[in-house]
Amino acid sequence: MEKSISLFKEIVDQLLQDEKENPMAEHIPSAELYDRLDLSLSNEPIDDQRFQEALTELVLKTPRTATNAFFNQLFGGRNEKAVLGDLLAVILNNSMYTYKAAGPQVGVEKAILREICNLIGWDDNSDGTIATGGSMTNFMSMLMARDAFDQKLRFEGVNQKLTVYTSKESHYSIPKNAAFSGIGRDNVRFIPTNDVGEMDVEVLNGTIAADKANGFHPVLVNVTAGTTVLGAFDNIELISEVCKENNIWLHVDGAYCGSVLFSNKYRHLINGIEKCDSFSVNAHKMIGTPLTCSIIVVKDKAHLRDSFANDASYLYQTDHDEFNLGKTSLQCGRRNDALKFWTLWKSVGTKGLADIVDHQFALADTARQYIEGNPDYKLYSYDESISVCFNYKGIPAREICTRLYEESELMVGYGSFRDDEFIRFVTINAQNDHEDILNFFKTMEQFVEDHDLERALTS
Ligand code: ABU
Repeated sequence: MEKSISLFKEIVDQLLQDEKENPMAEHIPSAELYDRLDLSLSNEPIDDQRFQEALTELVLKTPRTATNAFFNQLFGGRNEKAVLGDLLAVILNNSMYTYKAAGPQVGVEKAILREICNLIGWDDNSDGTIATGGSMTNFMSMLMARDAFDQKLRFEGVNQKLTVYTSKESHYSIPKNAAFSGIGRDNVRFIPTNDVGEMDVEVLNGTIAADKANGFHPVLVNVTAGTTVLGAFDNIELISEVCKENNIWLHVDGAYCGSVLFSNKYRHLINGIEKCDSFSVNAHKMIGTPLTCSIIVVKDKAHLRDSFANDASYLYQTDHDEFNLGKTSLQCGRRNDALKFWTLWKSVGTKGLADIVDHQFALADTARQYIEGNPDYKLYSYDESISVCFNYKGIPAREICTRLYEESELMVGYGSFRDDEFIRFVTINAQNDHEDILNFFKTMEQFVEDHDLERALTS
């Protein structure tokens, strides 16, 4: 083990040094991947030196998500305390289904879930779990909503016409999950949004009424706290009233921006959160832990047990179900995704988590101010969002993003809202400072000029 750990240290040192000089890894076109890197597997072992060379090269050529050149997705950066926790989780290699197999690590996960429930304002009847990603926590909410509507469905299968409601700007997991849960993709109602990307509550109300009149049974409204493109927040207060009137499960998908829960300054974006039935949040997004740390909490823990508990005498052999987390989780074997969040939270406190969130909004303000002060840009997104959406000099967003990537300059993606397509610049890496944000624009502008992209790509 010592040899592998010292090799790990050697490779990591090399990566960290190289990242300083080259925030972007060299782009390898997918068509050339197997020619450029030694990825093949064979019957015979290779010697230590060739192994080290192949592994080092693989690491150095992998896209760099922790540097100030990565703004592509809804995660980024490298928080050292969280990395420490995750490395230890790998070394410990527990599975979180039982206290017998995970011991105090179960307590770590429970402490996180408890504190999140406390911050929401829920009592001891609330609880939660961790799944493999935001799609899966959304899936869990849909299953609980289905079962809460009629507990027989989990035994008999779905034999009634159920419907779920989500905004047109919500995450793509919702229709997938409708298929998985037996509700059916055709029974997802995509509610239009207002001009800033928030679900139109009047249309929601009308759609539910029409469905009920047509013999459908509405079971779930999925509210988004931070839509994937614009970072918009649906109005939880208003939607919770609709759900209460119609007795529908209210889930808040806060995978992207639900971490505003930790911030006194931005918590107002999820006002009414205590009224939802379930809430999900990804600590690997705004909080910056390594992938993945996807949390779901429910106001009434009985729903977790109803939908996910199953006896297995070969597994549950000691301790109370409260400490055998497999009784409330989607899967059986489950890696320890809690420790990395716990090491970070323990070290910086809830105040430190708030600082992380607030800093990301401050970085977004810097980006928006820069854009608003420069006539070559057009801004498409709004205040209080860490997704800063813009176009530059009328150059098609997808062209500029792809060229920046292929020439190993910057990683940033594009998105669309209604008829507009634009660059989506995500200020989620809390290790960045304001200079890094301005540097992004400088680098992009220089790239456009050097490659004469304005002339080449605008008609
Ligand atoms: N839930 C992941 C979304 C990915 C993205 O929009 O970048």
